[in-house]
Amino acid sequence: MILEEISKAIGELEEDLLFQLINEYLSVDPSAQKAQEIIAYCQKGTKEVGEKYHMGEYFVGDLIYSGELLTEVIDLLKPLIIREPDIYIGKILLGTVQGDLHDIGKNIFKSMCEAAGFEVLDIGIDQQVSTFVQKVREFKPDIVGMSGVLTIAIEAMKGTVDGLNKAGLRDGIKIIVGGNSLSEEAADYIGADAFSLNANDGVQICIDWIECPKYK
Ligand code: B12
Repeated sequence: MILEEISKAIGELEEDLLFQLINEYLSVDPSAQKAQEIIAYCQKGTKEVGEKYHMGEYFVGDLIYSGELLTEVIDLLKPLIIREPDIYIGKILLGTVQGDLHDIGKNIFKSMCEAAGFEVLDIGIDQQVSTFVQKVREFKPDIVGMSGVLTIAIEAMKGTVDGLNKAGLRDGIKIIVGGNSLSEEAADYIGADAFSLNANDGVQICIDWIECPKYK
């Protein structure tokens, strides 16, 4: 019930109500699980913002505002979902691909990977193929995560995988892509090993790849 209200509050850009509801929901049980439920429902709410924008009911300013609200929510919830690991279970290089400036989903995935015990190098938004290639060389990740929500991100992701191939770096790594514009067909076309529209599932895939004894 409260979760639905949270979703509606972010969808209607009601900042005060949103944070009042979040605090109310967390007051009983401020756990990582509750924080993740809140994120999932906020995501649902921002989808409505996107739809209203698409239908001409909302403007770009509203998109920006909803993005800011979601970022504020993540910042508030971060302490609940992140803990310092004793030892890293693997390395993930993460970035939003060229042409795409959206990073809210990437940041959620990053926080969840860190919470699971991965060392994450976040190279930021709008990253060229050459930057991915250079950073993979330097950081030597086990996994490369690419994020993007624009339709054009699919081509940029494919270009990045091709670039890693050309540089001879593809074989030693797993590649996972995420963001709302993706599908299984798109992931095949890109040449990724996996895709996910949900940060939680994405982290689980990465854990399975690493085969960490801690999770057996
Ligand atoms: C907020 C927002 C913005 C903000 C972004 C702020 C920011 N810092 O990110 C601002 C205002 C800047 C913006 C700009 C634009 N936006 Co915009 N935006 C949105 C909005 C409302 C929400 C996106 C979002 O953050 N969703 C919530 C996150 C949590 O979801 P997510 O990204 O999918 O992430 C989840 C999973 O996919 C996954 N995940 C994400 N990354 C990864 C990576 C890995 C490796 C894994 C495993 C998982 C994973 O985990 C996350 C959590 O579960 C969407 C609407 C929508 N329906 O999504 C439009 C939307 C994405 N934008 C859109 C458009 C058109 C634009 C603009 C072109 C608008 C304009 N005319 O200027 C520009 C483009 C700028 C650019 N070059 O990128 C369109 C895209 C259409 C398309 N298919 O290409 C959408 C769909 C709106 C619409 N319906 O028209 N936008």
